[in-house]
Amino acid sequence: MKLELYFSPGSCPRVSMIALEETGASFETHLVAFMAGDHRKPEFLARNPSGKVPVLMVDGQPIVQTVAILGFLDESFPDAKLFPARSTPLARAQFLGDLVSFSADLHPIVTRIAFPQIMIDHAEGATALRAKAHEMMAFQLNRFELRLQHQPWLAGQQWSVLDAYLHWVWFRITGAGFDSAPFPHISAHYARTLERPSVQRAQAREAEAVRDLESRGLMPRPRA
Ligand SMILES: N[C@@H](CCC(=O)N[C@@H](CS)C(=O)NCC(=O)O)C(=O)O
Repeated sequence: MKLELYFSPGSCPRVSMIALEETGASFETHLVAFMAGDHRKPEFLARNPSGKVPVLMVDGQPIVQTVAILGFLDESFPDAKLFPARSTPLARAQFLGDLVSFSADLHPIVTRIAFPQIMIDHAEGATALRAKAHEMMAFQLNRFELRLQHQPWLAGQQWSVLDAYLHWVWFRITGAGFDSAPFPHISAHYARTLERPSVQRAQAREAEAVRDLESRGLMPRPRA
């Protein structure tokens, strides 16, 4: 199976990239340079008409949406235990509920914290939007902070892709000035994720992409 991930460093494809690294499968990456408008070019839109990364190409066929990519990888590589071991339909549905919550509830708030200026034209509005997004994010994160008081990983004693998602959210928002002090257990969780070889390999791939973008003057930076 040929696997190719379209990504941009620092953005949400990191979650899929970590999952791919966890599978041990070999895969290629393709850098999408937002500042060069790569995501609006016909070649990319043919893969994902919504113009967003990640896209996972599987033998030339695209899968879009992080949750769909993660589900595909879990079914294709069951030994990687990306999702918790099959237990009951209820437990499976609850896990999926958490996963979709990252994609549908938290991710839009991440964007408002890291890049409010793409949502609203004037600077004052962007500052107000970011402040509101900080409040909304704190509310969303409280439940994970409580959960991590009692267990090392979001699904319990075993790592799962939920942890890759929280890793990315935390990386993104703290890089954009989110106050980490009220969330000591999430901070500790983030430190644990940094010890995983899959995360380190994904970071190395991203670092190479950042060097490429910087050399071309195409690296956007979230503003704190
Ligand atoms: N729901 C999608 C969100 C994908 C998404 O918003 N990707 C961002 C990067 S984190 C993107 O490509 N933004 C470029 C754009 O919207 O123009 C998913 O989970 O895959």
